[in-house]
Amino acid sequence: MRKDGTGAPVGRRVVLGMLGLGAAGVAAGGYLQNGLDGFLASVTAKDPTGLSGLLPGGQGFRFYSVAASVPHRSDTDYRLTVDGLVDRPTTYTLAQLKAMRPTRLVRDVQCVTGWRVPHYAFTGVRLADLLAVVGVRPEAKALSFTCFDGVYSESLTLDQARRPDMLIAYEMDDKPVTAAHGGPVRLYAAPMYFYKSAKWLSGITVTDHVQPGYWEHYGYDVDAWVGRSNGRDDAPTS
Ligand SMILES: Nc1nc2c(c(=O)[nH]1)N[C@H]1C(S)=C(S)[C@@H](COP(=O)(O)O)O[C@H]1N2
Ligand SMILES: [Mo]
Repeated sequence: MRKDGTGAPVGRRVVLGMLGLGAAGVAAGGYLQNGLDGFLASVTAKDPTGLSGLLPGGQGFRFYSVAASVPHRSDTDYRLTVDGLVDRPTTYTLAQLKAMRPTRLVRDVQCVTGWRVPHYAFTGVRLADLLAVVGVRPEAKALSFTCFDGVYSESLTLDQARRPDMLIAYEMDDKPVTAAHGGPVRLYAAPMYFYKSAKWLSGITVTDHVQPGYWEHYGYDVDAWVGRSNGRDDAPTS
């Protein structure tokens, strides 16, 4: 169900939201200053919308960021805070996440705007494993994700988060997640459109209700199942 209650299919409002990405593309100079990814800056300079900017060596991935610039987090200064309705609120280092049982998934990446990267590997910690360690309280119903870009957010229901194909990912294609892809750590919500896979993940708060994420305020479905959401309800359900 859509938050604004219009029931309108994804269309004009989302497209208008996407055009807002122009600001992010134009501001890619911030990346250059940060020394983060000069190639990325040059791509987005030729394409101010950023919408057709292919990531370097990205096998078809496109770069998305709703933030004008993103602070860099090294492997050693990275932290992931897990709090809210849990028994043991915990802040994890990357080393601690990597010490937990890893899960590797190979799936097709699907952006809601149409591009797709087939058969791509993500490795990380299952959200379910992390939730088991911190202990979820009985009244918990959902998770809110925050990002160190200071802007983006996402959500999952607790049932969705406990699926075995929901990861806190620190590797893509068996290599560390690059800064442009949301490293050191991003969410990987395999069965959902890629906007669910929040980059630059910094916080997970367990809540008693779903708080819709960034794009969901612009009309994307909160439940983002590939092929079954965002106006594609007539698509096959498997
Ligand atoms: N923090 C953050 N995460 C984000 C986004 C964003 O703008 N900011 N965009 C989302 C969208 S719409 C997509 S398609 C993917 C793109 O990931 P990529 O840049 O690694 O291709 O990231 C998702 N996660
Ligand atoms: Mo996307």
